[in-house]
Amino acid sequence: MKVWRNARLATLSPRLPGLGVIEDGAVAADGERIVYAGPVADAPAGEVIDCEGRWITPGLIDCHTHLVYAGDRAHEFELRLQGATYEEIARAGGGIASTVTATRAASEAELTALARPRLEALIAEGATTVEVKSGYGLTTGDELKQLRAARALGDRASIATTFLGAHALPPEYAGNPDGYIDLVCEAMIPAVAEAGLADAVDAFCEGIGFTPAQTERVFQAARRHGLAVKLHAEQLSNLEGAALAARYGALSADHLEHLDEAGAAAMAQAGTTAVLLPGAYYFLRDETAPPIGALRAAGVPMAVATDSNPGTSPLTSLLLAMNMAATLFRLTVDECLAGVTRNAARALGRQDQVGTLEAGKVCDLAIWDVERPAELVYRMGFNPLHARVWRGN
Ligand code: DI6
Ligand code: FE
Repeated sequence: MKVWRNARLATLSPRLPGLGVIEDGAVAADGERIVYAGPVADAPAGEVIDCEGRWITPGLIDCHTHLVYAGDRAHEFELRLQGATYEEIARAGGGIASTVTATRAASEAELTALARPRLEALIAEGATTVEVKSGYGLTTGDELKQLRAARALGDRASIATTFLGAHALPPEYAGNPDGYIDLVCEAMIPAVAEAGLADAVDAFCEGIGFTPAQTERVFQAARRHGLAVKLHAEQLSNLEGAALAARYGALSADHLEHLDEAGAAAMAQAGTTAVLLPGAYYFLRDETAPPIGALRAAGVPMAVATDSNPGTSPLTSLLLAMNMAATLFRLTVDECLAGVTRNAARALGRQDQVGTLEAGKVCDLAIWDVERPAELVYRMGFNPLHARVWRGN
């Protein structure tokens, strides 16, 4: 038994108000499970780790990333600064297509190696669970390769993998998106399910992605194979993707800049979590923020994630994502912290395992050198992590 004592806890327990604060707190773990999180007076005995008054939060959860890819898009960033648009770059063979070409050319081991420093950046700020999407392979073999490369990162953090075959139209299917969706539904999803390589299925429902009808076919195939769904919805326009996702009981709908009240109500009804991605909003200099007031009013749980990807959010900091969510979207400190812990766990369907400091959960902790939790959201580019505990170690 290990006991972290002399700590202040932000438990994020839903049974307590706000951050679920316990001022004179202790956490005890037997192996990888929390057996106690509460007032130090009632803590069990064991090997003591003195936290010297520091704050403990649940280990952070990044519930939306595209961490595994090859190639570099820094040059496109320079072109954009010189006035080129995202569309012009894409037409010249850059953009997402360039990442697909590079990812197809890379081996599984190379993809894992390329993703490691990105994952380590998240870990250095206390991340213990990270979701990773495919979607840069766009052939059955290359998508499986990307998912296996992601699973190989599981030696450093708990990894949730999401199959995102319906991310972009690969060049060999130009002019035939329905033919590509046939491939996604009839070959890729069965292969991914058979190999047990995905925890969920996602799609990019957008003018430059796939239509709601195509998205629905992907959801139906996922359902046939017993896979949960989530959706990139309402990022650039309102195609009512969030409501569609809610009809399929989606774990989450993500981005949501152009969500309307009916979409928020549908999400609330279905228990679908809203995943906010302020890094993409910032990097694309978007001007329409997600309707936070409508999400709050409807009672939709909100998560915050990095969307780490080479094209629209080259971000590997959940601390900065929280700062952006507060500054750009006006989330409160409590909402930001719930967004990278309890509600991020919900977005992955892992709320019974992680995301709060409660007996029975996995002992994933972030121990912080701060005087108050607001500092985790307030500072920019400063990392106050003292220690990270993953699965009790
Ligand atoms: N939405 C996005 O903004 C990114 N993917 C997605 O579904 C774009 C990814 C890229 O440009 O590489
Ligand atoms: Fe994304």
